[in-house]
Amino acid sequence: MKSLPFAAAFLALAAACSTSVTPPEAPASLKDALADDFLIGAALDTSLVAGLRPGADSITRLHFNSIVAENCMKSAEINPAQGVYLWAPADSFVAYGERNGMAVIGHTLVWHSQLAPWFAVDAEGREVSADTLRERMRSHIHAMVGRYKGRVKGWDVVNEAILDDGSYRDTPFYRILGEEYIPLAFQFAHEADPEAELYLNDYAMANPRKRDAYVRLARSLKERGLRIDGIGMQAHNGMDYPDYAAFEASIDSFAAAGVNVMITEWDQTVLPTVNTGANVADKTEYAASLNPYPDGMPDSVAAAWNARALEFFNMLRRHSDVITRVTVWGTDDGQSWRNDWPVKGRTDYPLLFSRDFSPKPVVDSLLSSSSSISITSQK
Ligand code: 9MR
Repeated sequence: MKSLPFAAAFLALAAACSTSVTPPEAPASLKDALADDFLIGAALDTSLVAGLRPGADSITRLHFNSIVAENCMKSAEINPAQGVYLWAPADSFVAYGERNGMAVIGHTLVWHSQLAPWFAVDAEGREVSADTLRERMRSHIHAMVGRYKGRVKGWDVVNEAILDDGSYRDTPFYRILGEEYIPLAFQFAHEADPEAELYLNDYAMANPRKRDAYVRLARSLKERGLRIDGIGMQAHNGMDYPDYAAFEASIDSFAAAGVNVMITEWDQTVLPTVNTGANVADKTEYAASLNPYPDGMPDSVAAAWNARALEFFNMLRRHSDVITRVTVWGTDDGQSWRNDWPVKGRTDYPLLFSRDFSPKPVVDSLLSSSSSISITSQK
């Protein structure tokens, strides 16, 4: 019953009832509409938390019951020099979540991108020894997780460690410590807050070889007795990727490996596809043909965007027994990283709320098809 679209269930019930049935009221917020399914979250930028984007702040407080730091907890931002921590933005972010009763997610402890420049090199710029990097990782993870102990629900411990072919990404962590850097990161995070949930997180997770590699990795962490709660599937989607059946197969495989699944960074570009991943380093030169909707989406394009987004969310709802959280990568179209990646200066429409903060039709559909609506019949 949970997976039956609400409209169908309602019509079936209405037909079966001899008494008249009053349509129930749709919930006013996504967090209520999806309450029986999963947490619904958004990535927040520091300007919103600082009170500089009231429109985005209102959306966030009305609709979302979970938040993740889009940038302010990345090592280059928060720990730019050895022993130097710029805590203020992350402190404000965590306090915002607490003030609003939201599940706060930390992003991210170990990532090759946005890595603090000092982290893996010595004063001459040469890569440090395994012992030194292990100690730097321990110290960084303990500082981060320890500071927010009991306040951050879960951490993206290792981000984007595996390539599309299933092999390990060549990063300073991998070069210096080998595969062992991943179990070490999980061990350190667990030491610092034994209650915190711990996740692997990556993009392009519908890819079968990447899927298999993450299944092996999750199983091996568990076999070693390490805590791992979930695998995060980023889901930076487009109009022609990923293949939803393949994405679903990954949800099933991760669940079968004994971990929860989280959709951690959903967005859906409407622009011509030039890159189906989310590797921040990939860049493509601007061309007007790659930016077809600078003044707004034509109605037919918007309709297709909403239909594909709704199809995705409905698919996720069918898997709500294993999906514990769905997080949208940003609050509103104007603020999305997609406007500048992989082509700088495009106008994209990838999120649930428009530039003027109005909800898109997919939001209304999710509200009116909520599985938490209780149907009441009236005599
Ligand atoms: O949205 C983030 C953007 O503002 C940053 O410039 C970029 C580099 O730090 O990271 C973006 O977020 C990435 C996330 O941290 C990891 N997965 C891919 C996301 C989009 O690039």
